[in-house]
Amino acid sequence: DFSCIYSKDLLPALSGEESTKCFFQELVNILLNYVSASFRRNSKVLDFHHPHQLKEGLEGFRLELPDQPENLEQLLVDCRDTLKYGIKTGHPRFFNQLSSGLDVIGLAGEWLTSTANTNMFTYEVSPVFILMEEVLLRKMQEIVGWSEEMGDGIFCPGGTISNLYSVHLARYYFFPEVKTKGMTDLPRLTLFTSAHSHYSVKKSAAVLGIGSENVVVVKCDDRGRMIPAELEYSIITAKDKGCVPIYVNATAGTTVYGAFDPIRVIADICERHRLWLHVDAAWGGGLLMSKRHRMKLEGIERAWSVTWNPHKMMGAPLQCSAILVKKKGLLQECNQLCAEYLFQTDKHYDTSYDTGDKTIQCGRHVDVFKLWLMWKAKGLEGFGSQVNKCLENAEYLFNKIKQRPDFELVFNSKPEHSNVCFWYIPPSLRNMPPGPERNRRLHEVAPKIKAQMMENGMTMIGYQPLGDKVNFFRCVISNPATQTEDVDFLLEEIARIGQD
Ligand code: ABU
Repeated sequence: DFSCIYSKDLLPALSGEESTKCFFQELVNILLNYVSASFRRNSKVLDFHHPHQLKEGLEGFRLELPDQPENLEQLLVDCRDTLKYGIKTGHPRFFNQLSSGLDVIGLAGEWLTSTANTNMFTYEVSPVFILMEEVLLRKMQEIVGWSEEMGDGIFCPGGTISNLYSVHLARYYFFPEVKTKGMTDLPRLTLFTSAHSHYSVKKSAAVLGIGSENVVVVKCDDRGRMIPAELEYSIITAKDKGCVPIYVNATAGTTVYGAFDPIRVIADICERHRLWLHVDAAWGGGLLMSKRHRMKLEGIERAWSVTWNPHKMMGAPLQCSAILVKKKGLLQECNQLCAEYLFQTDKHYDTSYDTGDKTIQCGRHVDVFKLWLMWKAKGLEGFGSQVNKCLENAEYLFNKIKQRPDFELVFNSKPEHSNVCFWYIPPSLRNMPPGPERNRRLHEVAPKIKAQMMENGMTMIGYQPLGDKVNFFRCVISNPATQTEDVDFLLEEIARIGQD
């Protein structure tokens, strides 16, 4: 009974040890129940409520903050309710996001990380984690194909920030004066990225004062891969207009189609024009762990920087994203400001391990331990099998859709990653000729099905329009708990809801 116990009775209160232990045991029970339910197919993926319903308060779950302390009984109820009204992203039938799954070792790593509650800026407060980061970064660089003499990097809060680092570094590499003088003396810089790439390249240009209009969007083929000839034409055109191209982003695993840009050919173009080549492998990087699939990223070793998010295809708990940089020392040069209260040079240990000045942050969360622990638990081979299984399930889905008259694939070639894009065609549209009226009606189908799917709560998948394609479903599989029966369930649920 926790109704008479308050946070003041827990550690560090004198004789607070027993209450703290009981409180944690109760909390662990709540978390274990949630973890078990996340893997049970007959449990819901979500118990959806509209924002106003959650704000009004459901069955005693109140978001408003009190003036007086509440007892631990109430806090435990709040913990239970918080999980109850959230989304079980580890559920085998959650297909909504690139990051999914619930890795038990990764979760243990995250718990330990929170318990250690330290900061990644200096060796003096994070000795073990700083060295683990070095080990992980080196391993990832080796997998990318960089030799011992090359390679630097840092773990960042997500792929967008990792991509931001790449633009920031490219600009500094070509115009180091930007660090002190700003943009005033710089020419009009131009960046290049494909039409299917992530919006973070434009966002980086906006944030860094380059301007989103100075990002040239390069055309893609039908499969969503950048067309190299279009890239070279865009570079030459930009130069003719007096702009200064500095940077090309090639995507390894686009967000919607899961397409891989031809990195090797793009690298040749970058070499010819002396441009920084970044590979955004936030989503596709995981495939480097698989002997079967790593050739899809052929040429990645020629990149000057790489974004790779282990919280996506490798299933590490959020967040876990790395920016890898080929040129040693550049991150430090570009970002260091030598704050004397933190990065004293007369410390009694090797201060090159005070890596915090390489970053644009000051305080930095420990994102490495969970990945390090998962790597110990699975090894390269375990990650490779996990990736292979997800892609096998995606191929299973692709083949199922090909056989069904009530579904239509957005592109007919086998998926390169685990993204499978498709429309559900309701009976009333099946015999309708292609054209604007069919498109108008088809555009409304996916949002309607998704709304009903979320009310039912048994599975979840995303949709979007893209270019000239009206709203279609994107199924992504990154959860090793997903089996072919879950893929079958998804299709049946869509077809059941989608009947006219
Ligand atoms: N770059 C974030 C990916 C979002 C998604 O899950 O589609």
